[in-house]
Amino acid sequence: MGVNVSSDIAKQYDTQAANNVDVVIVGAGFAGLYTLYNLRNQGLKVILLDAAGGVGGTWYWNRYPGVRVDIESMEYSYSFSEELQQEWSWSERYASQAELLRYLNHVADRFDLRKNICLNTRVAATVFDEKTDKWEVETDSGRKITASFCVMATGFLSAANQPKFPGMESFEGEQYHTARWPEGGVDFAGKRVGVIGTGSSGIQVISEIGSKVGHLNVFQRTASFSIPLRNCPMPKDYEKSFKENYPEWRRLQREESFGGYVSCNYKPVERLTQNAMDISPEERLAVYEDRYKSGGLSMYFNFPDVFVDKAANDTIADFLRGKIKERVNDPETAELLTPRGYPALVRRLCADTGYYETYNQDNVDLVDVSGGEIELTPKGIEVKGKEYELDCIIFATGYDALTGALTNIDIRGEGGRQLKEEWSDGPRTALGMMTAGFPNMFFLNGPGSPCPFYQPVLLGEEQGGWVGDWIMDMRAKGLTRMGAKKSFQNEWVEHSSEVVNATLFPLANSWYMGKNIPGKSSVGLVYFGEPADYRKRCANVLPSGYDGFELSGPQK
Ligand code: N01
Repeated sequence: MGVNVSSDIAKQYDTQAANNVDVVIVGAGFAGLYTLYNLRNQGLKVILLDAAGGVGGTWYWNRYPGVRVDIESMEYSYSFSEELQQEWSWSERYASQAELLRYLNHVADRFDLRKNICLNTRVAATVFDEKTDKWEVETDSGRKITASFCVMATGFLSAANQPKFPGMESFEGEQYHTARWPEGGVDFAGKRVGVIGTGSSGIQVISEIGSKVGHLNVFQRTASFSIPLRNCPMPKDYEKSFKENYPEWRRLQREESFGGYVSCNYKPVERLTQNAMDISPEERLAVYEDRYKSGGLSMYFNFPDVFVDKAANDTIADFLRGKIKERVNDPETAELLTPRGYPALVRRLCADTGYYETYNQDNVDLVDVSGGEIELTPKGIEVKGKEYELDCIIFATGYDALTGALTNIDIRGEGGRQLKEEWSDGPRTALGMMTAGFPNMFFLNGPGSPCPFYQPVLLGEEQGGWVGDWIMDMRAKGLTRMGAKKSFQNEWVEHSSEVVNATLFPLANSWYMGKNIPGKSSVGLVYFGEPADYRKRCANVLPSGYDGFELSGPQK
């Protein structure tokens, strides 16, 4: 794909004034920016709205100390422009948030996207007008925009989960959430800090600030599995070989990978077809050690049975537990940090930089809050009858994943039905991209898609591409409404449930399963099937004559 944005198209309207457009895109993260680029290049009048003060999506808001991506930079990047792939140089194997934000700003400038972006603009509501087949989009400042289509690129990990702990208002110190970190940063030097949460965000922030604070108390409800990230300056020969072979790396990511990433020990990994239980313990161990040596999410390049057979999974869980013991000096703390009671890899694996070693420092204590209730007091946190005095509390409590950013908007479809209501028993979508009763609204990296298991940058590009193809085809045919058929949606949700129920994923309380939010349903949240199959189904929508969807023209 080229980069020649027609300046005529780009200049055809003033984004601030245009209140009648072909497409409103919500969200200026990876998926939204690419979709803007793609749709505008096709000659459509597009506005992208984002509540943030800059582009970047989740990488704009997540500025907490230690934050970086745990998919390799060479892979966690756009594939749509060969020029961009060749020009951009990542300085580290795993990019920091600052570098990712620089990259996304570079993309916005390089492809002249800003003139179609309205920042500091939160979408409050969208209502579908059944007479005109258009969406009326309303922002929090009262601006109203009419659009033929809405593309919701709102992010699957963007709506922060802030549990309401008793006494929150009474705490006299500072409170921060990892997903909404203050722009200027926070100085923790010499302070007594408490961190609630030990998922990917908590593990990163704890590892980074452990040596900088006066004292750190970590409040852990569930121990996570974590392996070393092994970040380092980008090896130049690796970058060179990647850039020389980008088409093949991308093909592997799309067609043959487990989760949209393929690099292991700086080489494309071959997918294992043998089961862990069909080989000797020594052979198994050699594979686990190899993945551990590579670091990051390489552990997911594993035997197929570890995701479906508890006995196979136990072999990897035991391996990972053993590694934790090697890294923590105090046996009691090591035991508390050792995950028990759920399989490995079925909550997202964490990747750390010195996380376990942080607990070897004298100024860091682990507090087990499992089975207890966290309460905030004016002076700190009380749990199981003991008070911990603190100057600052960091909530690393995660996200209302996949649905939160969508249900936070008052979205009303056919018959005035509200999306939040429709999804009260779990999101129901067709291919994770549309939901019946809400025509002309597309989700990118949405619920019912494989986004947590398929690199979201690539999935966002592909979905943004399919949306563009569908819109342009409809235009050519004089059609104005595209909706998902309920029957097809039901089939998709049923198929998704069958797939996940055949795995070990339901055995853990994870955001994949919606179990991190009290009362949230796991139905339809994530498609756990093969991403390659998913891609084929989506790519076939147009050639099949929109099988599973219904289309119509303007009303007479
Ligand atoms: O959120 P989480 P996250 N009382 O949901 C605890 C991506 N990501 O922001 O496990 C006490 O994983 C909760 O405890 P428990 C990545 O995909 C990527 O860390 O529910 N504790 C858990 O420990 C990741 O998976 C990167 O018992 C409470 C923690 O808070 C996803 O984002 C970096 C609680 C939440 O962990 C989410 O990660 C960061 C309560 N009431 C994030 N409520 C990288 O690329 C919640 N917790 C490296």
